[in-house]
Amino acid sequence: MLPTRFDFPKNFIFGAATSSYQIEGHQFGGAGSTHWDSFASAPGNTAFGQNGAVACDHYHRWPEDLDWIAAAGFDSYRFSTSWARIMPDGRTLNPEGMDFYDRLVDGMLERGLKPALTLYHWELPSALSDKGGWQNRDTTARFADYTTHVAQKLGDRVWSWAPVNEPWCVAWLSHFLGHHAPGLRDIRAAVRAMHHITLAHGRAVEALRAAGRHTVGAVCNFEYSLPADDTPSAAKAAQLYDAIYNRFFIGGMMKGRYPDLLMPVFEPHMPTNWQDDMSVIQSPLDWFGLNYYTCKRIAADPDSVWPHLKEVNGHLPQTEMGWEICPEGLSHFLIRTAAEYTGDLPLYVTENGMAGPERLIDGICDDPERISYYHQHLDAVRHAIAQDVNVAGYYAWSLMDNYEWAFGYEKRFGLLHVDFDSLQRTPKASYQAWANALGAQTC
Ligand code: IFM
Repeated sequence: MLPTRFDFPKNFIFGAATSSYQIEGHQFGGAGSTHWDSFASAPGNTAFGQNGAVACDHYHRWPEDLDWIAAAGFDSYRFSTSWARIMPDGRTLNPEGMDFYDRLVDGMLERGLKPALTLYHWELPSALSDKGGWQNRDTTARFADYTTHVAQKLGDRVWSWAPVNEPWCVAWLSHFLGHHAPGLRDIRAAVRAMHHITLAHGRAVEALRAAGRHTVGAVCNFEYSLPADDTPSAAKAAQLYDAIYNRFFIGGMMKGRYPDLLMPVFEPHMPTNWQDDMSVIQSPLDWFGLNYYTCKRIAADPDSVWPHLKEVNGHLPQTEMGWEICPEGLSHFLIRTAAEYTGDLPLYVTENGMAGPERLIDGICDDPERISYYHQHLDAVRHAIAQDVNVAGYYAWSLMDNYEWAFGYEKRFGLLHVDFDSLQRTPKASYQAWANALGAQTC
């Protein structure tokens, strides 16, 4: 059993979330090549070389998928538009691509779902990647232009707007750790990408305002950074991890300032006159979104490359991603975000969920671990609300099993099981638990 709607404030929004490249099937509808297609084409970058060419075939099956969301009783659907579908070369409109989202948004409204749109969930058009991608300042101008087109076409019907999903993943995970496209391991590339993706956020906010849009927010991801032991070096290491992961982007967006702790290393790599961008980056927002999954235990590792950190295994139960289940981190970030960055601005948990070990057996997919995960994290949200934090909604990640990036199709986060041969969707026990919690009449 999950806590029910009635355990949350009136008008609290419950939603399910996905992203374009992870579910749509990128080979359909005239979409352009993206840096994820090229990244996945190099053996070893993704599990079994898998990519998002077909994914869940949501491009053709979206009516069924929206039916599932509505039937569970969710209020809102958080989805993303694919830049490379709407503008295959990052610049030129593909009407077929825009029409897809036009139909999709209408489909949400027909089912009583509030469309929560994210403009960038990682599939950068290859033509822009060829010119340096997020290392190139011009990409931020192209992104603002794309934003304007989407706002003009869909703006009359979209309920909320987020420019970028998880800037840490776009920049650090992809340009310093090399785990995501474009797969670089370079401090200068990473620092420039960090600043440019934050600037892209600000420029998109400006473009949305110019197009008359309200309910504009941001979505950052957070990992609860815990010292691996009680030594001063572990405390310092955890603080550094926290600054890179959890404070850089929100600091820029909400305070117009990056963490002082990072600047001695970052400053030489920042683009010229970066300080002049901070007022755009700090454009006022209507809400702030937090994606939260896990904690990390951090220790100093002087022999490794800067930031000289390593992750140490913890003692809590882990998900199939090897991520510890640590709901107190979600309360921590909701409380800290309100206290230090956002004040009374509405906060949304824009992603939360787990990859589980469940299997489909005789048409039944039982996932008690996921129900327990959601339960614990919903309680963590309630704890923050009890501390007077203005939490306005929660989105489960994810509606359905999908392309988990470098992990391919092996890691399953869905409320719906997807058979990646037949593409059939089957509700898991967690889907039914959500339907019960939200008061929907399903099976
Ligand atoms: O699947 C991803 C999603 O694309 C971004 N947030 C984290 C999820 C789980 O790893």
